[in-house]
This record gives sequence, C-alpha cells and structure tokens, in this order.
Amino acid sequence: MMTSPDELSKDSVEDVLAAAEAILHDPVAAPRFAVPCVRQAWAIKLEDAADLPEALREYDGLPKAQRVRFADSWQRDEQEDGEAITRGELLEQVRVLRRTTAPPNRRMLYGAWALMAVALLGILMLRMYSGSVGITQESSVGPWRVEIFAIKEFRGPSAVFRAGDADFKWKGPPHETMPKDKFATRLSTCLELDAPTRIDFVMVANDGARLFIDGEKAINAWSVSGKSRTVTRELAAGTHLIMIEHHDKRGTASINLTASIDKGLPGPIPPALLRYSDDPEKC
Ligand SMILES: [Ca+2]
Repeated sequence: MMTSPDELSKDSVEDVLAAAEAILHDPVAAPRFAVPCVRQAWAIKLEDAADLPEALREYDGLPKAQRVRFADSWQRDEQEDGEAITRGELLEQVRVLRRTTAPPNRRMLYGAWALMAVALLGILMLRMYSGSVGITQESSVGPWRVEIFAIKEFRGPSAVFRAGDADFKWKGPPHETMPKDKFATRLSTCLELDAPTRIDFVMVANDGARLFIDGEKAINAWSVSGKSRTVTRELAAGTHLIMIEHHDKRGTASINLTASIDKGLPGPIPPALLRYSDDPEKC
C-alpha cells in the first residue's frame, strides 16, 4: 500500500515539530537552533516557503490577527538573520502547527509492509537476546570511527569499529567485550568542506559528552545527561577533525550529534562531507 503525499507531509511536519520542541524546551539551547525546523514545518504545511511572511499573510487557516503577527515575526527574523524570533513566539507557532496538523490516519499494514515489519522485529529481538548492542549505526564502511573503553578515563583495552552516523542508543553492553555500565566512547571523523560553512552542531548524550572541533573543546556536557547542547562554528574550507568523547554511568546510554549546515534543517552530518580516519586525533 502506498503512502499518500498528504500522509507523508503530516508525518514530516510531526517530525520537524518534535525536533523543534526538543530544542525549545531546553533552557540552555538558543531558540534560533529551532528556527530551521519551524520554518520547514510551515513550508510543508503551506506548500511554499519562498516568501514565508507573505505566504502566512495569505494563509486563511488562521485568524487574521494571528497570521499577521506570525508573518511579522518571520519578517523581523529575516531582517536580523535568524536572531530576532523569540522562544515564546516559536513555541506558540509550534502549538498552532500541532493543533492544525491532525495526526495521520494510521492504516493497517498489509502484504510486503507487514512482512518487512515482522522481519525487522525479528532482527531487533535477535540483537536484544544475543546480549549485544541496542540500536547502533554500526557499519563496515561508515565515516565515523568508534572506540569503546571499559572505563571513562579512555584507558585500557578498547573495541574499535566504524559507523555511518554519530547516533547510538545502548540498553546493554555497547560491544561484546565491554561492560554494560560505566564505559566510555570516543567517536571521530573528518569533515571536508569545499567552501567556508556555518554549522550549528546539536549534541545530546546519556550520561555526558564533550564535542571537540579541530582539537578545541566546543561543547562541554560531561556532567549533563539527556539535554541537547548546541554550538555554532563558521568553519573554513578544508578538513576539520570532529571528535566526541562520551561516557555512561549506568542504565541506558546514548550519543547523538546532528548539524544544521548553512541554516538548513538539522540532521546527521551528510556522509558525503565525511571521511574516515583511523587516527582519532588526526585527519
Ligand atoms: Ca546512562
């Protein structure tokens, strides 16, 4: 069964709104990091984002006073380069977008879709019962180098593998040779830019993590669990070493790094911009 474009767009709006809310509800994250998400949600909803203030003024799905106010806030924001719109304004728009975007009708799965779901469930259960990793992006060719240590001081025997993305959730041991708690992870990759690029990095970790860019500590959230932390860098053309140090205390563990490139929608750093290096400290 095909998914209709309408359902697809509702799903996408929900996804970008969830991303916006995660940032806006974190008191430490700057609201401007949520701007690309809210803008994208409007673009999907209005099917036009070339001139968002104008499209909002024309949108008859909202009371006039409200749509004018929303249009004005985006106009002001465009004039001041993403710095003007407030957390309160963005949260109000997220609430309105949520209210006016009904959740898609979840249809029953048939045929190939049902088979795929069963197969996926089987793989997940096999992985759970084999006592290995929870959800990982482990891959033999990915651009990320992942090294796991049994202690948070990054010393002693380690397990090394490659991954396609800096996005891990572990319910048990992160590797068959590692304990399920109190381990540490070092993730590294080389970012290759053709031109000077503004990048907003967003990192969230359980239990804590630090982000280094070219050896310089850019985010320190070593003692902060489960909150997103953000940093903006104007990076020159060329190669940049991106390195994350992460640790777990107990229970589940996770690390996730996303980036908004030149104010685009936040997501994993595109693999086309990344190159694997076997040395975690050098590209
Ligand atoms: Ca934990």
